[in-house]
Amino acid sequence: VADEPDARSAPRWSAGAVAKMLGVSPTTLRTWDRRYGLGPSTREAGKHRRYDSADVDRLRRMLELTGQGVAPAAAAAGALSGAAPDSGGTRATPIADPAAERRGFSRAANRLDAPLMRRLAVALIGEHGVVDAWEHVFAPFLVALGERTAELNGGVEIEHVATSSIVAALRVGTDVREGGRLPALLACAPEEQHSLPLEVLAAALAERGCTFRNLGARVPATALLDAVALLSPATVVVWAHTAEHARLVPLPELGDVDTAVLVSGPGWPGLRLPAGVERVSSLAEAISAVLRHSGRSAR
Ligand code: B12
Repeated sequence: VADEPDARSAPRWSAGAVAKMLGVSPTTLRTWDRRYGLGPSTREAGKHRRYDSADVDRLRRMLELTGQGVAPAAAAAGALSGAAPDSGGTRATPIADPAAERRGFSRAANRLDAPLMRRLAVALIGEHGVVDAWEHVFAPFLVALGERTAELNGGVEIEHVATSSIVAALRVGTDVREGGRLPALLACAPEEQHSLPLEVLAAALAERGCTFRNLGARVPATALLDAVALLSPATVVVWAHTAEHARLVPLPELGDVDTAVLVSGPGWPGLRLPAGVERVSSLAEAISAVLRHSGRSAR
């Protein structure tokens, strides 16, 4: 069972899954393991090394500290000692026990209890903000769920119900006063069905008083170009989960308009991007790039 409490099924992630979850490259994870001892703390005989919740939380602290400009060696020492990093002044409180929140959410998901999932998600977002709720609870839950679905070849129904519950919660209270140039137009690549990350970005922008239009899943190339021409947004953010979908995005045509083009998602690394197109590799980077390009400060 994904993310369940008992020892048999306690959450354990592969290095690849952790890299995805945190938006860092597997090489960075290997380097931090080798240099600073920030790797998986347990080894299971005959198996690949797996990261547990505490290992992932340590890596998050490492990312938070390096993101604040702390040198890697000092950040690693802070992460290993468990010293609380300065959150940088966000108004929401940190999640006290993310593993317990993931377990609660995961149990509700396994029972397809959509009303409970939605209530849990609304509470998490309301108390801790979109970024923390996503990074500490929803994203790790989804990565574990995706691995389980692939392994067991079953569980797509849970993916659907969990996605719609999270989306419903993300959309609560996202009305932002309109005015001036539209800061962000969000769109999935043609044929791309993984629209949830853009819902997360939309809610995080709304939380910061920043307006957006979200075109959602499977946006044909011409539809995206038409929407950009109509709305003339400061930025357009295109999500692609695979290179196959990313290649269908009309990047050269988008380069001709006065809109900053940001691409995000696992589909882009490895593709050559036209000059001027910026790849963002985490939720935090996506938020700050939109705020920067639309003339707002990142905090
Ligand atoms: C929910 C889900 C679905 C839902 C999507 C619902 C929706 N409206 O979004 C449904 C059921 C529709 C679906 C369909 C499919 N899915 Co799916 N799905 C998932 C699942 C469980 C979560 C997706 C998600 O939201 N991920 C977001 C986060 C959790 O992961 P991430 O993208 O790696 O995010 C990190 C980084 O990208 C980084 N980041 C970098 N930049 C940015 C910017 C922003 C704004 C954000 C938020 C984050 C971010 O930070 C993130 C962590 O915060 C994943 C598992 C997974 N590991 O992702 C599989 C997964 C993505 N799906 C997969 C597959 C194969 C499919 C299908 C092809 C299945 C099928 N045979 O039909 C179809 C795809 C159809 C299509 N044409 O697109 C594979 C993809 C493998 C691959 N790379 O090719 C995965 C990885 C599952 C697996 N382990 O095999 N899926």
